[in-house]
Parts: sequence; structure tokens; C-alpha cells
Amino acid sequence: MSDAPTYAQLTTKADAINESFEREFKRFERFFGDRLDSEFVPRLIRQLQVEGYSLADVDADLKALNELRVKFIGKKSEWMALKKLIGRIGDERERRNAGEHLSLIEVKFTDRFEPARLNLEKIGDTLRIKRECLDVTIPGRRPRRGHVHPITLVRERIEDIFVSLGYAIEDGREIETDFYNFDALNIPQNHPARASQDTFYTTDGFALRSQTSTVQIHAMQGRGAPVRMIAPGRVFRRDTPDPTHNPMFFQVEGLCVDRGITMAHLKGTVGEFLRRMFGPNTRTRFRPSYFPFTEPSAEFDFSCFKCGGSGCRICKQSGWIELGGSGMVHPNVLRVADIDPEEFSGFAFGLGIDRMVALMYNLDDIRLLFENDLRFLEQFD
Ligand code: 2NL
Repeated sequence: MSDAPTYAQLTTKADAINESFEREFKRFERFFGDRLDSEFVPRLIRQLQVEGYSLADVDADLKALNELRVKFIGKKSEWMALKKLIGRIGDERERRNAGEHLSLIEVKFTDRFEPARLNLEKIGDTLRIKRECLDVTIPGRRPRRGHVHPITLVRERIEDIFVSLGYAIEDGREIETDFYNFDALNIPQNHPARASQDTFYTTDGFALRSQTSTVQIHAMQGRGAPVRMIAPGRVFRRDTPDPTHNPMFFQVEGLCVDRGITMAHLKGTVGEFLRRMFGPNTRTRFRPSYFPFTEPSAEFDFSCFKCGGSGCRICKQSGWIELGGSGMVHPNVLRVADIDPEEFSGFAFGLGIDRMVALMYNLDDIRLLFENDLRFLEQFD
């Protein structure tokens, strides 16, 4: 268009630019929308999400939209150059008509870019908020709680029963002197029971306790008589491991010293304990035995908790299960604690917790309890 463009030339060119704008703006048309409709953007977002339209797409579209704006109505656009030519139309009426024609088109340009940009930004904001939001209603991941070892489980049941019978629970050291582990229990040097109670020794005269009686000697020395207590804990024996033996195991010993304590109290207490442990119909049986620290001594059995005494696999068809040893505290043991055997008497008993656990849970190998294999331990949850 040289010096003096005509109305026709100018408007034809403007219409051509308008047409190409319509073509190129088409892909942004859906962002233009109806600005009076508050549901417009949310509805559009739902549609876009179905299409998989993402934040990256928002940014790309915003950029493309701006490029389109620069191309069509930027300072260096063809459109701006065309507008400058209006003034060169000679005929005044044609000049005015051309001006009107172009400005109608330009209003449409500017009217569309801005709303489309605002809507796109709104969409971007919404997607960003969606991406960054936390759903506080999602159920939490439950932390896996630990659970007690089966030996602890049974020990705590035993403790509960004796606490309810008025017994104290006492704890003590696992490394003891020779004196507390043997001499105080009426097992002098060279006594044959030193062999059956054989344990592990340190080079300077200490021994890993082979029974928790040591705790009870300390308690009697400290508090004197009367005393009612149980001493649960870890003990050691020089044994070769097999399905029913382990060089370390758990024991609970009980002790009751007072004026006038007899074997009847022993039988009543052990019987009550076993009834609470295995049910009210449990019967108890005492067989004469020997322990250096009790006189007389007896081992005790209880009627099988599985078959009730008729005989089964667990009680090996006998109807009875052997559980522990007991007896009347030997006068020599009372004297160690400065308790006068003429005034006081007492009963004591001991049983293996591991053996009890193995029985109750039908374990065929006691060593399972100490392998710390979670596949085993988790069954006691
Ligand atoms: C068993 C046998 C027993 C005792 C432990 C004891 C404790 C003191 C005095 C006298 Cl301080 N006796 N304890 C008595 C008889 C048997 O244990 O088979 N344990 C697993």
C-alpha cells in the first residue's frame, strides 16, 4: 500500500488480519468463556482434568496467548502499522468509516485476550493449590506397636496372681558371688548339687546365678521375717542346648516365711496359683524329692490343662504335668539371714517360666524363645 491507501484496501487488509486472528485464537476460545458465569472456571477445570491438562500446559498456553497478543496488537504488529494508514485516506468519510471498521475489530481483540489470560491464571492457581494441598482426612498410617515376648507375657500373669495373694515382686543381680549362689543355699563346696546347679564363672570368684533364690537370700537378710515374695528372673546353667534345655532360662521362685508356716500353706498357695493360671478345676500333686535348700522337699505336678487328666499328647497320657520344686526352707538357709528357725518357718518353690510357656503354647523346642525370629514372636501379638 503506497502513499494513499483506499478505504477498500485498508478494510480488506483489516478483515484478513481479523480472520487470521479468529483462526489462531480458536484454541484459546474455551478460556475466554462467560465472565458472568461463576461456574465457568470450575466447570472448565473439571473438563481439563479429564483431558489430563496440567500446570505445564497452563504455562505453555499463557506464553502462547501472550505471543499471540504481541503478534496481533503489539507495537510492531501489522495491525498497528495498518492503523497508522487510516490518516492517509484522502476522503474524509472513507477515513471515518475505515477508522470505525478497524476499531470494531480491535475492541474484539483486546476484549478477548485479557479475560482468556485471567481465566488461564485462575486455572493455574487452582491446579497449584490442588497439587499442594494436604488431605487431612486421609486415615493415618497406624504405627506398628511392639508386643511383649511370650516369656514376659506369662511372667506378668504369674506376677499378677502373686501380687493379688499379697506377695512382693523382687529383682536382683544376675552375677552373684559363690556364697549367695551356693553356700547360702546350703550347698557347700564339694556338695554334689554344685554339679546339677553348675553355672558359668568369672575368673575372680563370681558366678552367673543358677537360681533366683539369691534374690530371696538378699531380701531375707535385708528385711528379716516375716516375708512373702516372688523373684522372677533370668538364670544360667551349664547345659548343652537341646529342645528342652537352654543354658539361659527364666525362673520364678516364691518364698513365704512367717511364724507357724507349714507344708499345708505351701500346698494351698501352689494349688491356688495353678487354679488361677490354668482354671478352677486344676488339681495339684506333690511328690517327695530332694533339694539342698529345703527340708522336706517336694516336686509338684498339676492336672493337664488340655485333657483335664484323662491323658493326651501334652501330658504324655499321664494326666499330669510336672512343673516345679518346692519344700520347707532349710533351717541352715534361715540362719544365713539371721532368722531363728525355732521361731520362724517358711516354704519356698521354684518353677521354670520357659517350660510353662512351651507347655501353654505347645512349643516343641524351647530354644525358639531365644532365637528372636520375628516370624515366631509375632504369633504372640
Ligand atoms: C526347681 C526347684 C526350688 C526353691 C526352689 C528356695 C529358695 C530359698 C530357700 C529355699 Cl531362699 N528354697 N527355692 C525351693 C525348692 C525348689 O526350685 O525345680 N526350680 C526350677
